[in-house]
Amino acid sequence: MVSSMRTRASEEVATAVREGRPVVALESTLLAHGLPPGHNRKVAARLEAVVRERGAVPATIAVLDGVARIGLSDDELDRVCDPDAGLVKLSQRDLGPVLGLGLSGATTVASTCALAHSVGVGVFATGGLGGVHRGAATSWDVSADLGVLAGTPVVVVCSGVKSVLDIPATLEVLETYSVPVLAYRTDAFPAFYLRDSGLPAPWRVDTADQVAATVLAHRTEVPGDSGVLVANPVPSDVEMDRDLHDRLLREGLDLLRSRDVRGKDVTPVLLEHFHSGSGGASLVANEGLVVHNAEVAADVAVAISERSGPVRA
Ligand code: PSU
Ligand code: MN
Repeated sequence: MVSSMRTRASEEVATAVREGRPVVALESTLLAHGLPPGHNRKVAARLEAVVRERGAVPATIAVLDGVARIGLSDDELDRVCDPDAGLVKLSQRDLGPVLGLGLSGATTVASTCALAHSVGVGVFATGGLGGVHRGAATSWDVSADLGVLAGTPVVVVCSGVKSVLDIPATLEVLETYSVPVLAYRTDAFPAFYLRDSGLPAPWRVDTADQVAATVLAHRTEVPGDSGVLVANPVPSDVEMDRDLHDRLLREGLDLLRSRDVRGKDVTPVLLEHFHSGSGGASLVANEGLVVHNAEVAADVAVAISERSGPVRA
């Protein structure tokens, strides 16, 4: 486990990792930049609570004052969720500058995976993975989430990728990078707000133990350091209405063009458009799916540590 001046696991997380007990990493960009203020703090607390209820230790990750923190206190979570704290969105490539310059920011899937792995945490829950954006053939906008997953042996539990992305192209890149994609209790690859993207998932699994068996085989028998993607669909009772979703998506893509939104602002602007245009339906879906992902991730972390046995000091 790497522990340095600039990367610090909380006492609780460090002890759990040392003892081989289950830990689930959680990201902070979805709190700081994906959910509205006020709402985000409640979701942060709920995510940590469900992970504990399932027998794992939550480790929310953010960079605060030049230190990458793995496992946040209540005050630190308040800060991450406070819009006035002005935390920037940090992808993997932003970690060096923000750590070196003593700044603060919220971590995306890419940077959360990298930091989780650096302290020995191998399971991570989020909302949606970043992917290949529509029009990427000319904009070159492909999320760093894919490249980091290609080279970081972490299990990421998400609800597929947002339908605002080019989903077929994202699945192709995951194949190119040799990332196994397991759909959880479904045959379809999910699309964040919707349970079915219309594309089949490469593999289906039905239990957390099947995920654990796959992950351990992948890590021990298959050359390379790629992660594993577990695609867990949004619960049916909070899935968005497809017509509303399709209308908001069309409008959102027009909005990006008319305002010339680019780079790391694309995902937050689209999410905000969904939240304000759906009368709260997208928020209910977003919260429901991310909580469900935290539950499944906790079950997977428990199953992996049961199969691995206790760590001998
Ligand atoms: N999923 C959510 N809300 C979010 C994101 C994912 O439910 O805000 C964030 C994640 O942090 C993901 C990022 O890593 O969006 C992808 O951004 P980009 O496309 O700029 O790489
Ligand atoms: Mn991008």
